[in-house]
Amino acid sequence: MLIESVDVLVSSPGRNFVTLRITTDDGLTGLGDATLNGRELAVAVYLSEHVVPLLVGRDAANIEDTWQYLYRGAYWRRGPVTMAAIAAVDTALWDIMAKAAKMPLYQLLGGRSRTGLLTYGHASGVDLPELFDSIREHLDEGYRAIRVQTGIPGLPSVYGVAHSSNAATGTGSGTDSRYDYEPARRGALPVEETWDTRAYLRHIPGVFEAVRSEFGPELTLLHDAHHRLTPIQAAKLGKSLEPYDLFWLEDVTPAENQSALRRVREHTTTPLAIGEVFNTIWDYRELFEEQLIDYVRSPVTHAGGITGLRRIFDFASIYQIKSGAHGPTDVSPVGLSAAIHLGIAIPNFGIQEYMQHSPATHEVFRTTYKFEGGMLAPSDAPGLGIEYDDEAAAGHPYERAYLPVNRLLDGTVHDW
Ligand code: GCO
Ligand code: MG
Repeated sequence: MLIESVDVLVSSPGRNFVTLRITTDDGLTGLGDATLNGRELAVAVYLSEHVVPLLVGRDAANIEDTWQYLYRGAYWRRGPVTMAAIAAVDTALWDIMAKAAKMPLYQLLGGRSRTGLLTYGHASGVDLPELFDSIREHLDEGYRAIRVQTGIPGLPSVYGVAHSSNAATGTGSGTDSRYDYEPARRGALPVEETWDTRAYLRHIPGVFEAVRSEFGPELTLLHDAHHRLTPIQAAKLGKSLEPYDLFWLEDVTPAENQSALRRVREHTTTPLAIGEVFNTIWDYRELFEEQLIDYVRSPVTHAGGITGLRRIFDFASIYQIKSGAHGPTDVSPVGLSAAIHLGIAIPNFGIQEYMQHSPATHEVFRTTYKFEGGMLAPSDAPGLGIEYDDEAAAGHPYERAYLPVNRLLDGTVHDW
């Protein structure tokens, strides 16, 4: 089964996506997600100029060899652009092989280890009443685990807090602002946000105290600090949140310095998750071997595909570390479906982030996975169970868009 043609598909149904479609000489097609938020065309060009010419004529069945060829063979290893490109090729090949076997992909990965994946959604509000409404809406939708982000007094806007303008811009469904389809408030030029860590640290414990007293002890709660703290600030936050029994505290310190988490770990028993901006198993080595984290945040899309992420999860499993894959709207339905198939199969599944894509996104990506009672489950359609509608995509051309830049109140550029 030889690879006959490869298409790099760039579209913007509600937000930008880069999708790879591989077609074999016996007419099977496979899809892979190569979306890198705010840097989409870098991956599209890496694919079309450097990767596609290497694929045509290769045996689609040799997935591992293709992965190694693209990873080791390039000499320039790792990095988000390279690994998103490799992820797309790898995912598309798994999709093809599962279709060739007439099986849902999870079956090729070892079959079901569970009936569905526990997910968490994003509740947010500029203040407590809005936050509570958002939590209630998520509970009504069936979510059993909820990430909580709020506005901070003194800061005009904060990452991860839904903006009611979404409904008006067409990035949302047009009628509600519950789901922040564009959590980063993208624009033609980067939006600049402001940040004050001390104000944040003063405010957040009170938010979780209020949420616990309103919603009780059972609800699974998570929080994302988006790489903004120093190790000692993160330690303080983790400690101050211990009474509220978080499922995890995410991305407390900048991702470049893995050993920062050693300091955090010394001070708190709040579980830690990191890795949405990591891209290889090497980024996790120290964290796993020293058991400095509890959950792996990498998605299929940014960590070298099913092959790359499965290797990471297996490595994690020997240290009782579980999966907690990134699942914002900038991971396309193709990437999400790959995560669902992998998550249903692995022994050390933890939780899956699920923000829900916009209706516009679903016009282009026809999905078959199911969301019920807060759980995601793959369908039994062969392969990933996703179809890409070229005609619908043509109505949504690429538009340049950036993630925000974060500044301290005195103007200093800060981590985002
Ligand atoms: C999350 C993330 C996202 C990212 C976004 C960047 O935990 O879901 O932090 O909101 O910021 O996906 O591309
Ligand atoms: Mg995050």
